[in-house]
Amino acid sequence: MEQNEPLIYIDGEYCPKSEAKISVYDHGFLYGDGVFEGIRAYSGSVFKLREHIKRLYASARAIMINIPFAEEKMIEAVIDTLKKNRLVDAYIRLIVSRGVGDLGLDPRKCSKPTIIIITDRISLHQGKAKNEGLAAIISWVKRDPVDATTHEVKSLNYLNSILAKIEANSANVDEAICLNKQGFVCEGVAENIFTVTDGVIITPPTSTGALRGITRSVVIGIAKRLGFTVIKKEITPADLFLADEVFFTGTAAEVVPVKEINKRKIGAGKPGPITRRLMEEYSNLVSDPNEGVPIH
Ligand code: PXG
Repeated sequence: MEQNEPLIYIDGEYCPKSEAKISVYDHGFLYGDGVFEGIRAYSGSVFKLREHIKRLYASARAIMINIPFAEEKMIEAVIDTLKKNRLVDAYIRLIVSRGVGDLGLDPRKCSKPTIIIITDRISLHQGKAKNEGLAAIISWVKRDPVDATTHEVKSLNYLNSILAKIEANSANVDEAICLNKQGFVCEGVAENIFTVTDGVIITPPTSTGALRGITRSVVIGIAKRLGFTVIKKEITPADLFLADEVFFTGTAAEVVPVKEINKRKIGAGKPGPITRRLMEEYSNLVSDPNEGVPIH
């Protein structure tokens, strides 16, 4: 074991990163059968931790994984993992898989879920994106339908997003935007999406297949408090092209402007005033201890 190796929580035990392994029979690995959360801690406070844990339990319930302890104990486990790793600013990945079974997909063979908490330093290189905005494409890979691998449930099935991301990489742009099967705008690969048109802020409803993003709801709250009208309604690709401003929201991305979509300049082709205002208010909020759970 290397000195100062990160410690990973696996089923109540702490393992150094180099020894943190799970079974190849784990159905999270074999079938993407599980749920997860991505969470951030800022200056010693875990932003919206309770909301993330609530969503984790809700996702697990939707796919009939029974987490064998209460939400409060999961919150303690996250805090404990951060303390053990002496982290105050961190990215936290929480995974609950169906657990170890046999090679068949029948979940009845999995006697208990596997629970993993990874905490790490955040390495973000998004200064340029925040200052200038991202270039995006609309992906030909449609969002998963709402009846199975829907992103309304934060499951381990991300192939849909990964294929869209590969397409963005091939097009040499920063990000992909996913449409649903009806052709309406859904979300980014791991971000929700918003437009600003004539001062009105619009985001697609989760019935398009988008995740109920925690950053999305924080940003809606900020915008309303600032007096903006926020509407959840269907957005078409043309609405995106013609918007004054477009931005993404997500735990890792925070609030990030989009400057270009399929080579069409959005608004003035640089971060718009409402996006910049929301970015500023969001960054004021994240380290507020009242908005999260303190580590110490
Ligand atoms: N949509 C999808 C499909 C997501 O996976 C979001 C929206 C934003 O949600 P929150 O609650 O974070 O505001 C996500 C976020 C990462 C990462 O490290 C993030 C996500 C998934 C995988 C990686 O950036 N989920």
